[in-house]
Amino acid sequence: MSAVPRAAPTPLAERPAWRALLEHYQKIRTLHLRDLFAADAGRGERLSVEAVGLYLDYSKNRVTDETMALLVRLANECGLAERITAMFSGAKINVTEERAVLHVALRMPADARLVVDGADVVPEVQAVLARMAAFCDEVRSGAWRGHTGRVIRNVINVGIGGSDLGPVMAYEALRHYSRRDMIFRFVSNVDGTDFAEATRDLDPEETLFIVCSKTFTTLETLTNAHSAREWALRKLGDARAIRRHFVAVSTNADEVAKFGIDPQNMFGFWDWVGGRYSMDSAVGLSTMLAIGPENFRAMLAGFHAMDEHFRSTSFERNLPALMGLLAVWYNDFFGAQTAAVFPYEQYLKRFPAYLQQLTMESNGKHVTLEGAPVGVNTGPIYWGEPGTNGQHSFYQLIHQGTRLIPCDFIGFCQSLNPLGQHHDLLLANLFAQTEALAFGKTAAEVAAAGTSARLVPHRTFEGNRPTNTLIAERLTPHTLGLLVALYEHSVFTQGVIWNIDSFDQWGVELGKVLANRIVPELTSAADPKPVHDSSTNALIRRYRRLRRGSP
Ligand code: G6Q
Repeated sequence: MSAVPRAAPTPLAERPAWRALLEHYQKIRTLHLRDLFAADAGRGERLSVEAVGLYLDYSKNRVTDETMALLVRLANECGLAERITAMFSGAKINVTEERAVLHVALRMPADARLVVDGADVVPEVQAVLARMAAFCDEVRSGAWRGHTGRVIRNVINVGIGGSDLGPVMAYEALRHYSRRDMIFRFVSNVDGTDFAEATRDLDPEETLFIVCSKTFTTLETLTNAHSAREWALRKLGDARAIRRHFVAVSTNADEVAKFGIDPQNMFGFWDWVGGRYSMDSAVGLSTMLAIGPENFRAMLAGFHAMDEHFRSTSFERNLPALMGLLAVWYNDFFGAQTAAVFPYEQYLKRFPAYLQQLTMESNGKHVTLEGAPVGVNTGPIYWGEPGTNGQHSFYQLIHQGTRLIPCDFIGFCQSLNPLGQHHDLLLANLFAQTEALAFGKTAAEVAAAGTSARLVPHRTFEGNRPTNTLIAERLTPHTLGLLVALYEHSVFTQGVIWNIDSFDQWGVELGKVLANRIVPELTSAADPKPVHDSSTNALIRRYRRLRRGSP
């Protein structure tokens, strides 16, 4: 299917729903959550949605029924339904790269059908999954041996960006379900320390490298992969060892072969899978090795359940659409510059980092699909840490600072590691934080508690800080799939409203080119010509002077 033909649409700021929202914002911006809750005893239950095993309470947002109706109207005016259909049917909605955007195909059931450019992609996806499963079963069972006959005990994923953050996050998130007798590590940074620390205590005879790179040309990954090969061969000696210790995940078979990895040991994917949307493709090979094919399929089923929910549910009850629209509300009407996510679940400690890429690389764009300035602010800065750690550091600013920071709180009713009262304390903290952020503590309340007049302003909490609360029963592979797909589609919803290409990343491409120009200037024997600005020239000179020293 070809690119969606598009006439230049009405600029966002001129859309009737946008204007109505601007007017509405003036009316409600001073409304306090205290008053909204006081006026409506059922608000907490009413402004919540339960679907596919996730419960979203969005009642602690600075919205009324009218706000939500206007946001849904905005989604309709921006053609969200049509754009969802376009994505799910394989239209080339990534217009700047002329690509379909089909991560949803990666988790479709085996009997589904999705024809792109004349070919049904589902059997291809299933075939790769089957090969991955067979490989993982071999490694996990010990049938796959290293070059010297030893069982593989260590797996190192070498990749960066989308070829790293998803696998790291998923491994940490699903560690509970992983093989405890195997070691999984992830090397991404071109800083040699990353590689050195990841391998220092491992034996090459028991180590498998997954070189994970869509393009197989990425500087960091290729540099680390070459170091990995040297490290392995130093002990294994024989170049034939590579085929037992290196596999590749890539779309570029030629480069994989050039590197010396047997094409039999390559797991492919397709140009319609964006890096940051790829953790459920072959990029998830390390995840599958850790948790096993069955758990991996359960994760895919979670993704798919959320896909179906997003595709088929009215926006009023649609979890990703609601979260996306609320994000636009704070970003563009309240002028919030950042948004935070706080998982009250230690296993989700890398989830904020993963979301940073998903949200900021997708929606950090300044022009529309047609190349015109967007005219409003796009993607907020995303950040977060697992609860309760953040409470003892930066929550202060959220509670009493001068900026508005909408936050998502994520919690699970059951702990995977029940231990005394820990879990009740954890969840008590989550609920207490959202309550305090919404309702605060008035000066009168502070004074009534006997606080001296001098301290009353310091101990007053304005409240009215908006939060979403997401609750699920337990963190499982399925729940993780639900959660990731929820954010993927929330990001999509925001991108549709802003009319931007959420699936390209020209900013990343630029970085890939720039460093390559400077490398020879650092390493050449003769002093390079000063071709840069005076700051960069001086930094290069200093580095050249000092780089030869050793620790
Ligand atoms: C993701 C980006 C980017 C990419 C990395 C790695 O959406 O495109 O983060 O994943 O630059 O690229 P390779 O997988 O091609 O090495």
